Amino acid sequence: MTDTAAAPITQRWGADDERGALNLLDPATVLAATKVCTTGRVYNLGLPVQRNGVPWFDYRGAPMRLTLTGGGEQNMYDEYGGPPDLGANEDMLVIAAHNGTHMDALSHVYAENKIYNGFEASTFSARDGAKRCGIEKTGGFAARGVLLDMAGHQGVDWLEPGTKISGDDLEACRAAQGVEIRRGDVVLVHTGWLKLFGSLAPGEDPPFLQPGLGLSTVPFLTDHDVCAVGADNAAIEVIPFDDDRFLSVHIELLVKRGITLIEHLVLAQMAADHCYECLFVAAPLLVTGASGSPLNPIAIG
Ligand code: UVW
Repeated sequence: MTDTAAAPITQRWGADDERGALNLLDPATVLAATKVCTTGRVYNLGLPVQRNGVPWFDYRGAPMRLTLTGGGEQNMYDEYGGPPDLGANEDMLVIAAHNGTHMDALSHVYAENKIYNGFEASTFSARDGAKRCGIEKTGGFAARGVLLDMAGHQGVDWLEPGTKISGDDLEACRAAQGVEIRRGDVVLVHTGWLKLFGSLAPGEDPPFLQPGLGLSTVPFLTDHDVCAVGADNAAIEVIPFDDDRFLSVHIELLVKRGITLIEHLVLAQMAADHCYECLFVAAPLLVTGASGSPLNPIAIG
């Protein structure tokens, strides 16, 4: 079992690095990723941003779309000299960075008071956010994506809440799907969690436990030298947390190795289409100092 120390195993990309495993995506790797598409089908992997019917945590709050101007504001544009029947509808969006479909910055989690690459947790402050490893440093990326349909592999709509996926499970799924995982890939894990969520009666609380990755997936993912990991659940990792340690998989992947995590991905359609290989493009909002960003990643099959 890996230890709990938060210091990086090595400062693989140098003491000043703030991009982590996305450094694997050199132009040759990205160019190779653009050549894997076979169907041209485009998958929007983001959840709709709305108050109902999507998972969000109480302390983060529901997303808000507030209307700034609309057709009801008749005189709004008088000063621009346009006719009264011409205007613009505009919104303001208030969205927690870690609800819905989102990408974690490398400053998101700290352990033993360090974030990725050994930077102090105190470099993240209420006033300025992340001085180190904000989401603007991670930036957008394009990579080859590999979907591992764990629910499909086990012949179920969803893995039961609390199911711990092991490295051997990922390997068995990979082999059954006949897909290889290459250096610099993003691995996407379909547990069926969002389908379970969608099966709840209105107002019914989702289970606290979730299916997800256990600690034994860490050697599997690092041996394959992946650049990022995504899943359809809330935290990538299994809840209850493996080894009985809060965020134990986040610590191993995000904090120690700089492997960014993408949560609440909508993967069901790719799974239904047996689309196991794609060009994956993620473009977080470049919010300076943010711990993460809402995201609508695109996969092209
Ligand atoms: C936590 O798990 C704390 O957040 P996220 O799901 O955004 O990684």
